[in-house]
Amino acid sequence: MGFSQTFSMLLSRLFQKKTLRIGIYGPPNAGKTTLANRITHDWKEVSGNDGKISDIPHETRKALRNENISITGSSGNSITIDIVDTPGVTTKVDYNEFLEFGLCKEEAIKRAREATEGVAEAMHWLREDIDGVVYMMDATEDPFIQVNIMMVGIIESRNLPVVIAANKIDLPDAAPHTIRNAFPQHPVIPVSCLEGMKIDELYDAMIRIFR
Ligand SMILES: Nc1nc2c(ncn2[C@@H]2O[C@H](COP(=O)(O)OP(=O)(O)OP(=O)(O)O)[C@@H](O)[C@H]2O)c(=O)[nH]1
Ligand SMILES: [Mg+2]
Repeated sequence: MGFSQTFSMLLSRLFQKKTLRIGIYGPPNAGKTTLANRITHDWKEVSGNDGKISDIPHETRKALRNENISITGSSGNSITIDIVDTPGVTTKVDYNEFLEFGLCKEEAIKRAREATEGVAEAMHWLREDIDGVVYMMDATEDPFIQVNIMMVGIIESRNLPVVIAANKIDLPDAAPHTIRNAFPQHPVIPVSCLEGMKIDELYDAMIRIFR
């Protein structure tokens, strides 16, 4: 390899943008996997690794990563990210909760065990490997739950950039302003990840905050 080739390779390495690792965190059922799937569908030419979505909490019990996704915003700026869909974080996992969804006791106990491991794994990634967070809340639920306060506190203590998504604004009882009032120190973007409502505003905020 000639000098000029080596030099240009070195230059391109130097100026190559780092891929940011963005974690989607939040309580179970908030819509994290729905968002992760939407991002990969919107921005990846080859369709990504789709996560499973369901009404039963703790559907995601292992972090799922989709790599090298370039997102371009309305300003023309862009970011390249790996998106990590994480298991919903709760302070308590009770298998009885799953029985109501029609799971048998054995399945429910297995799900509870996996969910607990999933929470530990999500917390591990947050400590080790995450450059920014999309914190996902269901705007039809009370934002002042222990998990939200604790997680936002941990994210702040690690100085990680964060965008809060106030999801499910397609539902009539969604109240994204209560999330805004609860966390005035962070950008809160009302969205519907299911319907795609205001999703471009979320992409713009991610570019603004993570870039
Ligand atoms: N109405 C409405 N429902 C949504 C929206 N986003 C997600 N959902 C529904 O909420 C439920 C949970 O969605 P998931 O994407 O599996 O939620 P999750 O946060 O990944 O859940 P866990 O993996 O259990 O932590 C599913 O029934 C989704 O269809 C939304 O914007 N509006
Ligand atoms: Mg999920």
